[in-house]
Amino acid sequence: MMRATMRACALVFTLASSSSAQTLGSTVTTPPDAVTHDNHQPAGVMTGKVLKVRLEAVRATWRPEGADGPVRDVYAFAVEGGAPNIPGPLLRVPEGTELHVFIRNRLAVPLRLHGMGPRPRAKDDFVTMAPGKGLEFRFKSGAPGTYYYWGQTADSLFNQRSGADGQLTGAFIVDSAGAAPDADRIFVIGEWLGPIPKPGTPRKVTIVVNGRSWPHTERLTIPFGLPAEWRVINASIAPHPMHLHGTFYTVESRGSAMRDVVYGALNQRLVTTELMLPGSTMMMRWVPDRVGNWLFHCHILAHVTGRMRDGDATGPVTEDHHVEHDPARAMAGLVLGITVLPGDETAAPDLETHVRRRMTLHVREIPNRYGTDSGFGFSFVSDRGPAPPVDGASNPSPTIILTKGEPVVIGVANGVREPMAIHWHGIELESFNDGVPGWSGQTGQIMPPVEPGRTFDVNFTPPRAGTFIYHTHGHDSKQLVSGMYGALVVLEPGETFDPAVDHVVLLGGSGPVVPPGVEMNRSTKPPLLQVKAGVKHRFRIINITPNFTLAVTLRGESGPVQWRAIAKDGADLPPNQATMRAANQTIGVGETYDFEYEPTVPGDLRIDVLRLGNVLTTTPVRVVR
Ligand SMILES: [Cu+2]
Repeated sequence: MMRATMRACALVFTLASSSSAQTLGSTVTTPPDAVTHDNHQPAGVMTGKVLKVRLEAVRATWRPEGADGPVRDVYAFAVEGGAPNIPGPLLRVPEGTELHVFIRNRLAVPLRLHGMGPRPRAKDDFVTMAPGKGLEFRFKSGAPGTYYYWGQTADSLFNQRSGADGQLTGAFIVDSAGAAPDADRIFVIGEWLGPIPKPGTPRKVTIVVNGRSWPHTERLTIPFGLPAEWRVINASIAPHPMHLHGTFYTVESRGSAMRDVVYGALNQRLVTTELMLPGSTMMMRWVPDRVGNWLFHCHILAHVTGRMRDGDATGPVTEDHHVEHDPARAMAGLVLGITVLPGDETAAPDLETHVRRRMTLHVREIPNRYGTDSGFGFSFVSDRGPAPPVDGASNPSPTIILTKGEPVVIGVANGVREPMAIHWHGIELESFNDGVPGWSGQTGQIMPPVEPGRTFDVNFTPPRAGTFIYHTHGHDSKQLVSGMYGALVVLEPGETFDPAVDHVVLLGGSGPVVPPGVEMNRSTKPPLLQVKAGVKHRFRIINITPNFTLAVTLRGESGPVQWRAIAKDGADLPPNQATMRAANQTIGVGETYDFEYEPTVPGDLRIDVLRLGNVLTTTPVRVVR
């Protein structure tokens, strides 16, 4: 009954909003359903070295969350006479192809069309097409790369496309001559924002990959060991730090609608998280080296929370923890599920019997940590060093120190009143230990949430030394916002962790407060950090805030100091990337960066953490002899 009523309302809205749209003489109808697709089939007809395509911009009825989900009245590109496509029809040609793209604006409003021209392009020029107008664009493809074409209906910038015109994006791929066109995959990220609501009510938002929101996104099944080449296009208005679970990926190119910078071997980087700003593109390569279920997702909580499904990603924190049992309900938005199938061999060191170091991570509630709200913390009992107090939590969160190549078993002991799970962010490990309840593992052995009072044993052997994160997998925003995270440092064999020269800068949420802030090492007013002149110091910077892209700077009164970049996401940088630079680093959610700094003279410095130019927290740093 409810649904019938809502449908009727939607139809009335459609009729009303299309009453001025009849310049083309068509009858008044609900716009046709948009067809979402995964960029497998290029549009158009290739004759010799000429691709002919006829496109149109039309209104569409879009269901990004499946047949039972919300209905969005949007604009979309279509192949002439065909169904509207979200994302837009794929243009894909070998280098040297001439494109003849005819496009008609079948919207009731002017269309600004961008990107119909050869690549690279110096300038983002566009053509404004009046309602009903058709135009043909003839151009040579230009250089190989990952590009896109896009439209907008408002007199606005790319990063203001958010309503009906937010899905007017199609991939434009130029292949190197001779390259096999089907060896890779193309993922177009889109975003839809509802109208600005009344003050105090949340704005509706939907974030999609290839036109669909989790759990309706494509499920990828990949054979073990077969390299995956992915092209990712962020055609949304938000930054997305894209995180791959369980293994590293190589960033092979970064670009935009206009140009693509293909990295040579020396400039490629190994990451588990790559921050993609609005409008940017990426080519990435990874080798599925562990069987089981994995995720590739945006690490911004508001872009993957299940609450987005109700159009309410920023509303009050729910007390319903049971959604955690079901990843299909717990997450939404920008999430891709990957299943790596068994191959001829599996990377199985963790399946062997080892003598393992045994440790326990006790998860604790901290009453009244945020006013009357509880926070979360941990007490970590290692097999080495003194044991912390049995009750209560360490503050800041304990840094877990492990050694490369040493097998460990970490018991996650749930001492709080709700189910939880810990994800070992950036660590290469078996799927069952990865920490996404209801998802990690393989058919027949799926990791459960850790219920109150229970302990879940996590087995792994860290294969590389570096800076990583442990954190609740964020299905429950309150857990992440309120402190269920910490730093995980893996040392080379024989090394010991020396806090006098090794400094963890752990940036996380400031509890369920409004407006949300940032805690550094679990404090909004971090204490003085003393460092010695003439000594090399390592700064391990971690952004595990729920939603903030941050800038971190180490500076004196006259500006940032110089430091040397040494690692990203736990992977050491190759020599030519491990360069001296000004100590001012943008860091997306889920990224870690390591820098080396050697102060030369005594004096006062500070670490500022900024968001959108505003300092959120400051740590005083004193350089002494
Ligand atoms: Cu995102």
